[in-house]
Amino acid sequence: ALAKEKLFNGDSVVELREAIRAKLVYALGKTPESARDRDWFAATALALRDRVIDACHEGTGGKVPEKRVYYLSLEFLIGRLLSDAMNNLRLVETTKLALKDLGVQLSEVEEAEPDAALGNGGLGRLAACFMESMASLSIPAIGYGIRYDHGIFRQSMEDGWQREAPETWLEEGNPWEFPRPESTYRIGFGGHVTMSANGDQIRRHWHPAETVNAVAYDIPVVGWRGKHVNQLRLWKAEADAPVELARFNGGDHVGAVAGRARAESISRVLYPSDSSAEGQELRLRQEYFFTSASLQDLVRRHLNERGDLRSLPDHAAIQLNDTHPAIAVPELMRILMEEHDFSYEDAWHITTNTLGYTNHTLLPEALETWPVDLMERLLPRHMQIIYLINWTHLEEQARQGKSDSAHVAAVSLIDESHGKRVRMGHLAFHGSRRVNGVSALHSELLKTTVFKPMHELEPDKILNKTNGITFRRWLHNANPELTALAVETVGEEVLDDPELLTGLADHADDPDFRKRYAAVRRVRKRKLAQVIVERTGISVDPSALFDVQIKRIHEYKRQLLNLIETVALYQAIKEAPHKDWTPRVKIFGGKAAPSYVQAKLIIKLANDIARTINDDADVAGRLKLVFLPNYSVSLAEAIIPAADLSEQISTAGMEASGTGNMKLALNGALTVGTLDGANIEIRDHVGADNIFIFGLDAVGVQARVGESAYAQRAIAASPRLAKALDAIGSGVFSPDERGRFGSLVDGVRYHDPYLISVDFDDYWRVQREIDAAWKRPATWWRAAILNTARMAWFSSDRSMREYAAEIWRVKVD
Ligand code: DL6
Repeated sequence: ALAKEKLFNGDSVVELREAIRAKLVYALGKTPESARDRDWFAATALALRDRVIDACHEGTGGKVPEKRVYYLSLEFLIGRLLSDAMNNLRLVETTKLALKDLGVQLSEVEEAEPDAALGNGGLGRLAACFMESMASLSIPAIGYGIRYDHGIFRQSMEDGWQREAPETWLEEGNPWEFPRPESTYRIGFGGHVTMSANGDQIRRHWHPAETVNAVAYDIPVVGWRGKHVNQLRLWKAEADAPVELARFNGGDHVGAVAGRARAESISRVLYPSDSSAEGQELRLRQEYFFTSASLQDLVRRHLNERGDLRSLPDHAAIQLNDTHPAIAVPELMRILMEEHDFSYEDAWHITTNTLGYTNHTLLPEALETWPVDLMERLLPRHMQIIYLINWTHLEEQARQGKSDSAHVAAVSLIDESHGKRVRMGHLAFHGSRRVNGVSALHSELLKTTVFKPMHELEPDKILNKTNGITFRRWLHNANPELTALAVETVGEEVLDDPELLTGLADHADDPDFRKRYAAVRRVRKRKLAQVIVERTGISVDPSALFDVQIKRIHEYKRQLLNLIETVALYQAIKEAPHKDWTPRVKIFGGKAAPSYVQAKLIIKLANDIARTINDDADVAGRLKLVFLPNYSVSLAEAIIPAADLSEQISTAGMEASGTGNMKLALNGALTVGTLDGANIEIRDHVGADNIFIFGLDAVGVQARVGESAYAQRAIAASPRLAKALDAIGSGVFSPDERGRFGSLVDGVRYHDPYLISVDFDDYWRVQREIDAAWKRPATWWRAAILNTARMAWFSSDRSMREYAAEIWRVKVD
């Protein structure tokens, strides 16, 4: 491996060793004797960063690209960067040996890197995968986001309850980033708008009451084989004046820095919620702050390179990652009209030919709307522009004879049904050239539900772009053993072309190959078992079926269905302990939004069930439950290669796509899932025989929720479900507080909007089918191999190629 790396980049172990030592001594001021793992990590990152920059300069050759993609996202869940950088530069072995020479272990150094957890879940991780793929495909791109001081909170368990603590990834600095104080922009808030006349042209001027500075920090994103490097540009909020000297000198030492604290609060913390809109002023400030800074930056770059904003759509594609940056629509209009004298029509043409919008959720509670009065107070000029856009939009409807009040109410950018609120989804839709959903089902549902009225106006606007994952991180880095097996079997080229994984299918019927594949899994399962015992004190048997549900805790994702099934299984084992049960370890991981009471109660239930069943001698060796605290990208990298079964059991129609489902299937876990999100496409690729599908589909769900008392009827028809619910509701798992889970159980019994009751029996059936399949190793491992072999389509390289061709109109070599 080393010979190949050397051939590729000419770097040598000695050179890199000396570079790392020099960074340690001269950049960090440490000696090898006094250095901690964290110092070695920083020194290694700095040495590799130099090589990334070399690659960056070689790659671009100083040329201005024809067109750039600007990916605006409030979240980038990048995790650790060291292994990505080493792998993409083909320097893994070189780094390992260089560190070994210095008496340091690479694995310890890797562990010392904090996760850059600037995201909540799927949406943020997708943005990180897309950045890596764009760099690997040499698509010129800049990711724009916020440099939060604190990313997603650190989760710990206190007596089984989730506790949140701030996460401090920047505590010791970030060796990957370059501060760019020269790229600082002023972001205004509040104030008033004045008018002036120039001939018959009226111009408006915004006079913000308050300004905050957005300061750029760049993180290089290196693509595969170091051929191309892009930037992730994150904005930090800073006050204009760090201290108000007059106040300070007058003795008001606290008041003198209050403005600074207020300004800096904008980039202080990530809002820890995914599938619900936050609806708070600070959130709107964050959204405008990073959107405005990003647009000012890209407009300045465009003017420097091309001189005229009329050509912006030819050279820039701006993608809005959900509605969080939707304020880009009026902000770009404002910049064009107010700062560059464009007419409304010309500004609208430029805006709507430059922007694209990706929707990531249909959940009504996650669709952002902002009260008009808040917008008027915080962004008065933008509110005027939104009114103007809406007026023009509704006039066009009237011109087409569509002015009945129901139609107007449905397509208006302002929702007037309960107070006046700006519909950010409608705004993003109307202001974009293309709108996309993130799986085939989701994109169809966009057309028939939330965006039905808007879709009917512009039927060609909605496209589907099914999500993807970067295989470099989720297969090559996370599962080096399986990658080595793939390379040995189908050739080294599989690292460049995931389609070659299909070659593994030819070996699915070879018993020797199946053994080798299973052996790879065992290595990973043993490692995970070690992580589990270290973090929870629970010891698990690596030969048991590892059944994994890792994702945000949310009612629609139905961790509760899995837990109720666990209880039913526990009861069944206790009734017949001598039956030949398939040994299972149920592994859960995920964070609940701090204000999401029911989700936190589900975590407590998981821990209470674990406490009871893990200590019960009757089920010993057959069933265990583990809730792994502080789920993160790094923890996912440890769990996914060790998973045998992937739980993707959301209520059909509610999970936009999923990407964990793709990572797990790629690594050979078999999916148990509903026909929801990308599960449907996964089934189509891996084959219906190699996945376990159960439950209602989205049409069935819609039909059922229209019926009355469906939960009562389902429970009455299922003694097994009734018994499990009784046990949970009566306090079998919470003897210290018998009524603790009453609200969860009553939710299923009397309301059940997520149709747990309706899907339970089919879920139980398919789980027993899984038990039986596990006992036929030849069938199981054949199916696992076929999963790995057939997942190539889910590479984010494919997603990015599709975006490039059909949304951004950017050439990819
Ligand atoms: O598209 C990325 C990811 C999907 O895979 C998940 O299915 C979806 O739940 C998630 N959506 C969000 C919603 N946030 N907002 N708004 O995180 O997006």
